Amino acid sequence: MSQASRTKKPDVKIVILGDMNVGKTSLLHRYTERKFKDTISTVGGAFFLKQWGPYNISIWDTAGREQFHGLGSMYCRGAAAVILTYDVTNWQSLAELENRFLSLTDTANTDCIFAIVGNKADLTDALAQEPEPKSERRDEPQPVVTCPTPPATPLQHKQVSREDAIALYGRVLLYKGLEEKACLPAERMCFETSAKTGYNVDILFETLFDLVLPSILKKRSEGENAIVDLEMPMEVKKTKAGCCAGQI
Ligand SMILES: Nc1nc2c(ncn2[C@@H]2O[C@H](COP(=O)(O)OP(=O)(O)O)[C@@H](O)[C@H]2O)c(=O)[nH]1
Ligand SMILES: [Mg+2]
Repeated sequence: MSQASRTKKPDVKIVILGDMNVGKTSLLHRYTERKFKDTISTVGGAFFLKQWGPYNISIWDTAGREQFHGLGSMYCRGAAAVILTYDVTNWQSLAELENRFLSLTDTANTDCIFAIVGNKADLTDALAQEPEPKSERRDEPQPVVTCPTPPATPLQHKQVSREDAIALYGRVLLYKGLEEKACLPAERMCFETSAKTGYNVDILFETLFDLVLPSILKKRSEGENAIVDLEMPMEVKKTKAGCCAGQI
């Protein structure tokens, strides 16, 4: 297999789920483009491929189908992690995760990891209104900041507390038939983010990237994604190579 085709093949799948307008596309856009736009169209059906160390991670957005056509069982199929997203200013958006979206995760991997994400935290928390700190490269001079810090926007009522999200996490594990003690703790897997300012966005995605790595290694050791290794005996090379196209 050529190096080029290897770099394009996703090793693992992460999906973003949640009601229309909670900011799913904005979160992905913020992470990938480091930008926020007030109006952003959810482009058709695409997933974003992120190289993380030697691995390729695909991150799936709903492409607006949560609004118009609903999401089929294919959307979460084979997912190693699911980001259940709500809007902290909208109680109903949290309820919808349980009512409409959780059942879609039945087709995800059995060891799928769940993150509960309350977006638009900039609307309710002063801390989340601060601009995202620039990533610091010590070998480059830092630009002089010329624009003044914009005045803080008045805060809105937070309809969903962190405790509500933590309680939902517990119910997700229950739905999945998982033992809470054996799973990642809710404190670690519930995030409040702002796609607008970047608050907690990198940490959300990168925590998940690290957490899905064992799933990649497991898949590889099971041979689903076998890569021809000239130093390995022939029996290993023959395992289900080539079936990965159906995984996404
Ligand atoms: N204040 C604020 N607005 C946001 C944030 N994320 C998204 N929005 C806005 O919410 C609306 C819906 O965002 P979008 O990403 O299209 O949501 P999606 O339907 O879940 O993909 C847009 O007007 C965004 O500008 C955020 O973190 N803070
Ligand atoms: Mg969208």
